[in-house]
Amino acid sequence: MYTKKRISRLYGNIEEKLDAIMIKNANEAFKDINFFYVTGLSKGLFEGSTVLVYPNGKFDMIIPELEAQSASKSTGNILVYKDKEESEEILKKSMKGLKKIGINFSGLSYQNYIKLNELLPKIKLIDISMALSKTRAIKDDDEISKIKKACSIADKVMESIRGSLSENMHEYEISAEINYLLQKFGADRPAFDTISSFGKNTAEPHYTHGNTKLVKGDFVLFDFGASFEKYNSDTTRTIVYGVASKEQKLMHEVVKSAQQVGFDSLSSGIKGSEVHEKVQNYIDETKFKGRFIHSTGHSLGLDVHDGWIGFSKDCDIELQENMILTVEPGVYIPGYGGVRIEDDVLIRKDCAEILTHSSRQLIEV
Ligand SMILES: [Mn+2]
Repeated sequence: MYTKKRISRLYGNIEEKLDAIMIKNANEAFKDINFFYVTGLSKGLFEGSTVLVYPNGKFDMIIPELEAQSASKSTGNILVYKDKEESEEILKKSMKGLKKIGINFSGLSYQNYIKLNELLPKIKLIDISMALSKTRAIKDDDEISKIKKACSIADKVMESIRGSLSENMHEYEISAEINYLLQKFGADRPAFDTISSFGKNTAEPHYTHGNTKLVKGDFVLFDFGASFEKYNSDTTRTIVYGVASKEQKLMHEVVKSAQQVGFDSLSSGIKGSEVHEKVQNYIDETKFKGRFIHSTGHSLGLDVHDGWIGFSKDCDIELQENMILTVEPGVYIPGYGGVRIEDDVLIRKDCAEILTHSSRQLIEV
């Protein structure tokens, strides 16, 4: 049911008249997540698999035998191949008589691109990567409920992880604990490489974790997400181990208020860049001017950075209902530390629904 609507919205976002859309996976590292978007599948690996999606909403999956059981959970037609030769034969046969097909140029490996041109020399390949991104930016009910579940799992972990901190423990021990709890509370896996940083490492936005030991007075930054049936959450909290200094309290207060400025500006119709500008301006009017060094947020979904829509200087796309994005201002002082607070929001007509709920106060543990 969802896939049919997704496919019809996707075709609606493509100007050219296409005979079919082809999403083609290579090996694990070069799989196209859109394969799962159009088929609605959430299990299975689907290396070397192809889905052909037709304008009437039907689709054929050309898959190796070992994926047949997983594929049967989808509403699509299944064509099983035993070897590479047979997969090419099936592809050629399915494409017979077609003139123009849509391809995700952002997700197709160059090797597959060359192979396609060899196999189907007469078919014109049209890039539909922007249309895919545009379609996926608006979430349907199934996607919203999966992201909400991913958010609630991350909330539970965020609320309990503070209790695991102890003096002299390493950053990697905390990230291991976070990853364990994510799966324990129902995630399929962590959404991305979990960030747990201490002290001055918190000034490095994408630091992940290392062997630094926790000492009293450190900022502690947690940035992680749950992946649930392929949909992701992404949330960040910064706390202090021990008693917070005046400067730490001020940094935290500025970031928390900046995030509130972001929340308050959200409604359908506002441009992504306008939200970022408001948050940036707020921080730049404080003593931390120039210390907010990234964009305010990004679209969230099957990918953690889900398409090109976000709260950034160069995004002039207007927000629409049922988009899901992050709001994550931060202030970073190299050699000292950083604060970031990140939540996930669902855009409604006149406001946004905040999907992550763990405490945003400066907690001292
Ligand atoms: Mn994020």
